[in-house]
Amino acid sequence: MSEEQPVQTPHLLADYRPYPFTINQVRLDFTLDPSATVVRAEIQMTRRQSGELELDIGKDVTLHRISVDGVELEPADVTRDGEVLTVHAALPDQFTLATEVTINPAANTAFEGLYLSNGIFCTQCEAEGFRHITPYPDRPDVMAPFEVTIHSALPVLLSNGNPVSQSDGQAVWQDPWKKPAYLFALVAGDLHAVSGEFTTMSGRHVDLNVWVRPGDEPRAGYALESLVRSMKWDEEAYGREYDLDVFNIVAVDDFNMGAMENKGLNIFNSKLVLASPETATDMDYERIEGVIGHEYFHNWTGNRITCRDWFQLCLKEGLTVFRDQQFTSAMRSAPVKRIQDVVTLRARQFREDQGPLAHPVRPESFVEINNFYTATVYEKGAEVIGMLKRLVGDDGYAKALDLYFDRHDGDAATIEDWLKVFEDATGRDLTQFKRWYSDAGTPILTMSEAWDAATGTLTLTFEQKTPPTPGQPDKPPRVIPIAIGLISPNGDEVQPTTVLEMTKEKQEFTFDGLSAQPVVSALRGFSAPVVLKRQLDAAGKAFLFAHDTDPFARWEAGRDLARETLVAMTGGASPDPEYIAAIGRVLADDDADPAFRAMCLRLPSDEEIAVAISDAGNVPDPDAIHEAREALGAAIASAHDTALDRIYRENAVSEPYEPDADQSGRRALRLAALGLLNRIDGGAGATSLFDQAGNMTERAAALGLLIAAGKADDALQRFYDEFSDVRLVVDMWFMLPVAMAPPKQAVEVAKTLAARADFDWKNPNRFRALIGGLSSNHAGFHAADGLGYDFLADWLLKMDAVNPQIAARMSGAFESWAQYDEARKSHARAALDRMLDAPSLSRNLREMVSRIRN
Ligand code: 0A1
Ligand code: ZN
Repeated sequence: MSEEQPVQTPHLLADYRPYPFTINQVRLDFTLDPSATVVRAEIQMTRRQSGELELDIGKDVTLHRISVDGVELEPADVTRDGEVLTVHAALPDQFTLATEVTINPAANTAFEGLYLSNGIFCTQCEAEGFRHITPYPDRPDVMAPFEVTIHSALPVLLSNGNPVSQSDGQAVWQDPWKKPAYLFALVAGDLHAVSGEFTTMSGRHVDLNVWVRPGDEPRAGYALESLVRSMKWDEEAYGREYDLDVFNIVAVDDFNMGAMENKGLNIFNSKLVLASPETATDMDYERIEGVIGHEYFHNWTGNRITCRDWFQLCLKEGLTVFRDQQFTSAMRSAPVKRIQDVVTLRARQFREDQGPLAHPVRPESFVEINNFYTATVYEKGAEVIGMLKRLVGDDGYAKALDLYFDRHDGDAATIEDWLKVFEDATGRDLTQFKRWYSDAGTPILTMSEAWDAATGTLTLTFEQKTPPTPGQPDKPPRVIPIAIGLISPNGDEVQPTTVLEMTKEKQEFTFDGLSAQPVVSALRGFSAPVVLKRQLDAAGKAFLFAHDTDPFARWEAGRDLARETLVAMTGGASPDPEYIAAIGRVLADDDADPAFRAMCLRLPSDEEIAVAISDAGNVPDPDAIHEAREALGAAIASAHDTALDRIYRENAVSEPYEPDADQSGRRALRLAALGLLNRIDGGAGATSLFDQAGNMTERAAALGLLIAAGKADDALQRFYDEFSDVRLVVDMWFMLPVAMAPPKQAVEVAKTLAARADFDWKNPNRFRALIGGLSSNHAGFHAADGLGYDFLADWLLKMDAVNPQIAARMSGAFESWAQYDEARKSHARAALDRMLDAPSLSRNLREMVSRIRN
């Protein structure tokens, strides 16, 4: 690495200062033009305290005019330094600041600010995109009502709030609710709406529109239905009602993230809006419903109550993820949703929390805020709220939330405000609980059991330890809610779920009056985001896998068995017969929910096995892991081929396609069975499913299995020919061959696909499909020759010059590099150093790679 790296100055939570001015009103006027859009702003300000007038301004904004109360400022009165514009002129206590700038949406490949996607003007302002539109205090604690005028010949012109007037070539929008600039949005283009309506609990009539490109209307209906369900659910579950006359959702093809909660005008990645049975999978439908809900729920948790500064991001994101998880649980199967969430939490957040990128749920320092839209802020942020709810109970939670909405409506709030409403509503002291927000790292919770047969007493001893994380060497104990149940040897539950509150580093809990030694079902419902370590042999786990009344804990027991046998198999062991037999019982248990059984049949990912091996202090070998996983799949299939075949046949859905929990559960079970059989039938089942399937869920699954079996040439061509004009399906076509390739071929396949003319890499979805496909192929990406690392580094550098957010985000694939062998590590180190040495790396990618490299 070269000596002189540019210094990256971090922003610190401790440096927070209020903005010296209040903004009473903002008027924006846009004259849209692809390469020279003119933006005029009038900002009415009142001084609150002493301090200079500073505005944020992107380097890509050309300033033409700036005046105070109609008087043009002298050049000497204004300085522009980096991204800050400072007004030095003497200012009255109340004044109107007016500016005129031009910006170039067509040249905006970073998709931050105002940009063009397929001829549609659209915006993305969170976190700091508004400064690329007009000079403004671009920080969430500055909130104001906005009025927006748009001049353009395009047919549909949208902004936040309610429409005021719409005439040829001009539209005016007024948002009565004060909001921070990051919630500003504007859309203009040739769009068609799929429309509906909703009457709120107090009788407000709301027009609902999902805007899509002409021709996409038939695929927008599910998004609209999901919106109606979300609006209803938030009224029923939280008493929260919508507060404008219209709610617009727009789907765009170029979008850096999933979707954005702009007030009254949500902008979505088209992947999270467009769906038809022929083009989208059950998983896509479920995500659409969840994300439509998520963005809608932000209207209260994010918009009406926003964050004081970006360090408080989890205030809106953790809470809104928690709410969208509750929503999905209510619409579908709650236990299955919980299992899915824990699988993702472990795959993404635990990995983050245990590696070089670990940071607290509320970080105290960042260089680039866009690098902190993380699994920790979002998913662990949601887990922390789940724990709070468990500790204060459902009633306490409901009271606290009512108080939160009452007390903080219209505020830019902090985590301190959030915890205070819980303290005030429930009388509980949350000082220790706050560590969940301030301390990074995943606690390791060790449980040991002592049984006293003479007195019928079981003593559970827990010990908690959180390993050091960057910048935080010591971790005091946290409060951990541990949900426990006890099962007697005959399978009866002798102790229903009870929540133990652990507050010390080491703590004992006793249960007495027991007639026989029970089996402990621990951490039910995954009651805290910790790693639980306990001594329980395979027979004990198999017992819980068969008898636990808590579905999460039951699934978890099976998962533990699978992981343990896989780890042993990488060291040369044969598959554990206990596990194979336990899977047989799942296959026979036709009374259980099909979606739950499908979860039980899925093997842990290669990555999860690698983590388990590293946790045990060993060095994971990606190739051995991949082989072990294949071998275990084959062993299950050989042992249970008849049962798998029966499940596959009996769970075929003959009714017309519905993306609901019932049908998607049956398809999931059927496909899980086929996935196992695929290891022994040479792709025969997948071939016939691919030919017959009438929906994308089964077609895509069959295609993936054919790729894994090395039999996909013909199917891939047919798939492409059939869907070449459906972008989102073509993304899938780019992803599957890389993600599912036998590891030795993955990098080659990725290279071949990346060389195609239709690898439209500047489109974030297309880039993520191919590059993310490779990083999800564990042994393929971590190829021993380092070519996976080189390929990724090449593409990150190329993307970084165009779209730093996407490059930075995808660099996370390197985060676990240090757990592998010396040869792999030196290849990874070289790739990381090569990026750090690149002459004009973005702030985003530089921050990520330096943290990962350390
Ligand atoms: N608030 C959005 C996420 C989001 C964040 C940043 C974006 O651009 C950089 C876009 C969206 C959400 O939680 O859905
Ligand atoms: Zn969100």
